[in-house]
Amino acid sequence: MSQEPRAAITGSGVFTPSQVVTNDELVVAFNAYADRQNAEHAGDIAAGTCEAIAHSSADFITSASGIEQRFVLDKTGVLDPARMFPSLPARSDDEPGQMAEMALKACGDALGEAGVEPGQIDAVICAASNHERAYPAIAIEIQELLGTSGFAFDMNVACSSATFGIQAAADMIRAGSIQRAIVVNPEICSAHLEWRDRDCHFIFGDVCTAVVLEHEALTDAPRFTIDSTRCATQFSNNIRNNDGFLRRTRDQMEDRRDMQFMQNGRKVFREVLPLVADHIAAHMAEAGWHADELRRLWLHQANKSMNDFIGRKVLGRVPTPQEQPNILQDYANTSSAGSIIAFAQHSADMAPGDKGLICSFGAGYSVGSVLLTRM
Ligand code: CO8
Repeated sequence: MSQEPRAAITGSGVFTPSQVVTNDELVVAFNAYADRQNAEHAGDIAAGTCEAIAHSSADFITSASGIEQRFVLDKTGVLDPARMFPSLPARSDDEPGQMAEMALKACGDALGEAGVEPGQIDAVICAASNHERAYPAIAIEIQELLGTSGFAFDMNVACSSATFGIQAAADMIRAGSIQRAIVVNPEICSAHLEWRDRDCHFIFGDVCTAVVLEHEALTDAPRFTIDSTRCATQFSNNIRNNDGFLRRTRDQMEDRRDMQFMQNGRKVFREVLPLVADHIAAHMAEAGWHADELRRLWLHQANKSMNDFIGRKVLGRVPTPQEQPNILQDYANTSSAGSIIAFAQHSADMAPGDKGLICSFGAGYSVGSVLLTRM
């Protein structure tokens, strides 16, 4: 859809946790956990009533996903074979929450790049694939800590939270209800990943990203004009997490696998790829954009083969690493933040008139795309 008057992204920021877990470290911890479990259940395994846990492998992880390491808020808990879960102690209600704390650095950098004071921001949208509490909204805590004006709210569209958040903010700017917004994506994936499941223990990492959006008439500074946005959803159980307040009844408090991230990765791969390729093609056709005009693709960072496939489909040829930068080798999948990390780290070289596309996809299923022109 053509979008006049237009909003523009004028700043972006990334908070990267200080702790890194390499594939080798991850696999050593997982295999130690598997050996402990197998020893503990040796009788049942021998009797055939329980299956032995197979070892993980760093080579498999790199070749299946392209991931080489991930950043996490707490590596000790994740790598402890007796724990296999981050140790993030509960904070008192008077302390900043984990998500709000991560958000401050990312938002500070985005505001600094935009040259905007916190008090000039009319709305904070905290868009992420999980929130550390039900209420008050994390976004309102961020509003308080930053000192922004107006209002704030949380939203969750899993891996597409950031692009859906950008569409929501851009629409409000176009409609005139606000002039400036921050969309912030604190993703603590480590706390809803099942580190004891070999099929997925390598997939996710922690990070926080933020972008500042402004009404285009308010700035002459270098910016990325949002030419058009497009969001789509289609229900699927293939990526699911059943944790939620209705499930936490007393009789259901046991260690349940479905209370963490679960996926049928193969099906996701097969079903999401055509969905995303068609979505981008339709969006670009609607906006009158041609593949040969696209200078950059900032894609969701879930899997290298997936990105290579989408890049080839969109451009009609193999994109160069400059045209389709990947960051998942360093960050792993950071849910909604992945495409925004790629944007934040690989956009400074673009010249006025250059066109680029942010695209996210994931649970729901959900797909979001944002067409940008450097001004
Ligand atoms: N080490 C060694 N071998 C392994 C391992 C391992 N760690 N894991 C699996 N294997 C084995 C399997 O058992 C299998 O063996 P066999 O052939 O004997 O059965 C073999 O390797 C192949 O396994 P797969 O078929 O599972 O392997 P794939 O090639 O399909 O790769 C992937 C697995 C990487 C998961 C791939 O399927 C993939 O990337 N799929 C798409 C995933 C995706 O994009 N998901 C989106 C999720 S993100 C999202 O929506 C956000 C949700 C909210 C955030 C959650 C935060 C926690």
